[in-house]
Amino acid sequence: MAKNKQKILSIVLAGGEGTRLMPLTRDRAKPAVPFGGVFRLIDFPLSNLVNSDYRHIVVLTQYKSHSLDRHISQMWRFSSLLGNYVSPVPAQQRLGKHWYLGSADAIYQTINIIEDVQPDIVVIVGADHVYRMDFGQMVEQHIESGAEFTVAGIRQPIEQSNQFGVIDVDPEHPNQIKSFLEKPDTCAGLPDDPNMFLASMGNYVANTDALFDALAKDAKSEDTKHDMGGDIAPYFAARNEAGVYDFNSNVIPGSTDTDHAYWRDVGTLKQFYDAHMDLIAYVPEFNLYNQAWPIYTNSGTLPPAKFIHAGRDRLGHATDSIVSPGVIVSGGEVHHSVLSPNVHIHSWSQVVDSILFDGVVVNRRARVYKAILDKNVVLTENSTVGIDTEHDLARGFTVTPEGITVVPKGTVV
Ligand code: ADQ
Repeated sequence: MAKNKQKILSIVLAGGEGTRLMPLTRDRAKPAVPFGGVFRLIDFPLSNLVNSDYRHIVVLTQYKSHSLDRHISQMWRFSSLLGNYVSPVPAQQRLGKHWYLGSADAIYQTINIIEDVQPDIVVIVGADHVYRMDFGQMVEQHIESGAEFTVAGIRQPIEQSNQFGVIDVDPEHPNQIKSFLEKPDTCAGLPDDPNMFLASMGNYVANTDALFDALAKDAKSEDTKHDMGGDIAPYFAARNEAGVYDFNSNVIPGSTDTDHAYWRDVGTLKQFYDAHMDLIAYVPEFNLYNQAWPIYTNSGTLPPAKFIHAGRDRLGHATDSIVSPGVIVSGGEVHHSVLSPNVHIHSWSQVVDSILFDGVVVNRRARVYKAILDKNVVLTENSTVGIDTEHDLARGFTVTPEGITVVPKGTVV
């Protein structure tokens, strides 16, 4: 398909607090949470935009944005020679004394930036989902359809309606949204599959003028949460000006039948854990190795991972796992796990079904099972995590209803 010539500005909404990911979001914004060993969540939407050839990008930050800002400026500041940029924009309190009230208010308060750029079209994306997407294909459909506002949609199980914006389409015009309801307790199923509904992915394409009008009206309204999903999408739907883009039709070079249209909201610890397990599945549900649509990150200057056979019963190894640069597995055993950079695994220790963030140390004879260990956690000799979840709770660790133990940053166990 020929690339359109419209001027595009991309806005990444990166201000979410991520309370359901606590304690991983205790010291960092949700989009800065590490994912898949070497990435941070924000690397996925930013890689998608850059791979889509959209390189005028502003990232709206708010909560605990220090590590996010640092990551963006170290990793995502590319050459401005061709006028390309990724700019973090902290909450500005420009229009009133409050912090951003909701995602729509965040955009409204930075409207001066949009005015400076004067784009024809604004692409608005969330910062905390794991997926590959060519936004160019969505923008093409948006332009061809004549909609003022287009929402990307994906099918989800009906019992999850309270976690997503629910898109109801007009059966006569399947690309047109009849109504949009943010996180209703229940909803109707799709005509061809009553167990599924069409969920908003939190990604939008809007004509700039129409978006300005909607945001300005929303800012003046009393009856609003100033939220893109709760207020702006329903506003366009009610005016019959909203279209839906079917994510399932998005074509990514190098994708396979297995990982086509993979998209995960990793808003809860269980979803975050499961999405990691998808990476290490025998045939990965999400293929990090597809270099035709790379996910960029800051891999720095770390040396390669090293595995040490330290003695007859100390064969350092990792199976069914992802192992990052700077890792040393010396005489310990790792299975079905994700190891981030600089993790050290010592003799006779065991790590199974777990996710270890940067700099975690597992000392001799320590054991880790079904756990997420945040940055710089140290397991002392003979200690355990995830083996006795009652004990984990008693020690103040988080244990999810599914039995995943999460140990906060820097804890010595
Ligand atoms: P949620 O993710 O629950 O649902 P929200 O908390 O508003 O909605 O977060 C959306 C995005 O905006 C996230 O990337 C978040 O980080 C960011 N954000 C939130 N408040 C912000 C602020 N004040 N400033 C800057 N950024 C902010 C949304 C949609 C649903 C859709 C799901 C898909 O509202 O309709 O189904 O995403 O996961």
